[in-house]
Amino acid sequence: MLGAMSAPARVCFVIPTCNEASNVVPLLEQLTGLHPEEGTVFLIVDDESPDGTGELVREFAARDGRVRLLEGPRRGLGAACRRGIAHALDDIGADAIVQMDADFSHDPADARRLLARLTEGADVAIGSRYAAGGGVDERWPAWRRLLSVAGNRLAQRLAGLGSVRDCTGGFRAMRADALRAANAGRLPVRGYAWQIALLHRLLRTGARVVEEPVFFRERERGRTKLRARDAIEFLYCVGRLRLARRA
Ligand SMILES: Nc1nc2c(ncn2[C@@H]2O[C@H](COP(=O)(O)OP(=O)(O)OP(=O)(O)O)[C@@H](O)[C@H]2O)c(=O)[nH]1
Ligand SMILES: [Mg+2]
Repeated sequence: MLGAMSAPARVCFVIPTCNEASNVVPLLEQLTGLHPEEGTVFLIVDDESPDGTGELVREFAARDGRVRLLEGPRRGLGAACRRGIAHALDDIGADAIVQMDADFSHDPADARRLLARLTEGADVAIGSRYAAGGGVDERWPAWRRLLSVAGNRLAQRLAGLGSVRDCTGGFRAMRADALRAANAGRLPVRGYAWQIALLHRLLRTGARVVEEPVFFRERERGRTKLRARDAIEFLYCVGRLRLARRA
């Protein structure tokens, strides 16, 4: 049983976006409405999306000072999360970070439950599709399900993440102290392998990780950014973590 801790005073949402013009405004509307606290920041990390995502965020930020935009060249999902988390820790002074996708696969209404787990004493609360009570949209194509299940198995068996049922999802609340201890700003991954590399480092540095069941919806608007190179980097990362276990 984890001991209760104080609720994080300053929460920063870190949301990577790449061509999410159809999602980003409704997402910000929901999140800002659900989290009216003055100190909460909504940081969109956009990689110069050609569809104008950045411009929409700039317009939103002009109306709501809690919304921020961090822009840069497209280097991958992991690179964007790393940049966003470093900014949230160093420049915004966040006590807790919620990383989530922009496409409504992660329900904005679930973030409170993840943050509540931090208040109960966890360092990391994973929005888990594979914990009892969680689930995945039946509209998610079979090949994506297979990839997700296989990726999780590999990460659990080979990379030593066996204590966690959902290692590959990108919906997590994390205490700033745990991210600093894990040196999250220096993880050498660029793509979707970020999720397992960060989790591995957090576990290695003693973070108390819990899973909170969530339901993962198929995106309604926009397109996936998952690329073959992400799968290759993922396998490479699993291999590297496997070798590190033996050393
Ligand atoms: N900044 C940035 N964001 C990215 C990049 N790749 C993906 N994203 C964002 O990361 C989140 C997850 O990407 P998705 O394409 O939805 O990946 P997915 O959820 O595995 O795929 P779908 O099931 O098709 O939605 C979304 O908010 C994307 O816009 C990238 O290279 N840079
Ligand atoms: Mg998605």
